[in-house]
Amino acid sequence: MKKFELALALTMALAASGVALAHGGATGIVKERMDGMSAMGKAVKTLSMMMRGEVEYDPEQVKREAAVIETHAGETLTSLFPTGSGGAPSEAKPTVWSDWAEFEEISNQLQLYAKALEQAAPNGLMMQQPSTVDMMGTTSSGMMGNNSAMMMGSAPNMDLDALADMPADGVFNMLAQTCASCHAKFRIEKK
Ligand code: HEC
Ligand SMILES: [Cu+2]
Repeated sequence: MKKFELALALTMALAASGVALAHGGATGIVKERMDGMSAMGKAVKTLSMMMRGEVEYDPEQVKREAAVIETHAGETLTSLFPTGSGGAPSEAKPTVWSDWAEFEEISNQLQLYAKALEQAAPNGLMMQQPSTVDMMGTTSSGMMGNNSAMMMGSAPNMDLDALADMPADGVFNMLAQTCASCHAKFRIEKK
């Protein structure tokens, strides 16, 4: 191999490994679930900017982003965690498999909230003015009070119809909290 060709081959090998290393070198089903999580991460980011009033509220886009989350949650999510698929480069904790029933339950809960958010999208935000959102966030009464109780897991389970009647940001907060609570128990914390 000529010097130039060797250099080229090396460069290409490096580029290829750079792509694979985007998920710590994950391949197969581990990469697949990371890609699904990343898609949900993108959707949550877009939604959260809208819920905070940083970009204009668009019910159609809220529906679309919620649908992305819905398709990646529930059984679709759990089916990407077969027994024995833990360990580096995966960031899944062994608790995924030791506490499988809870893992499944949270995944189904996420799907329910995503479905509810699709339906609640036309309800709009609880508070249209960004300045009053902050005030609501700190109050302990009313709708937000109920929501934070739900986030602690102490509120009775709401069904789809009840959730679909809520303001979109209320449902979104519960949805985002579901991501966080699953990660707290089932995902290795990033160093
Ligand atoms: C039922 C549990 C569960 C739920 C619900 C959940 N996640 Fe995850 N998430 C995990 C686990 C476990 C991992 C680690 C997967 C791995 O590395 O094998 C992960 C990893 C991730 C990652 C890192 C992906 C990567 O590239 O390595 C992102 C981003 C993420 N989740 C976002 C979200 C968002 C956003 C939501 C909510 C819309 C969510 N997750 C809901 C369990 C969950
Ligand atoms: Cu990854």
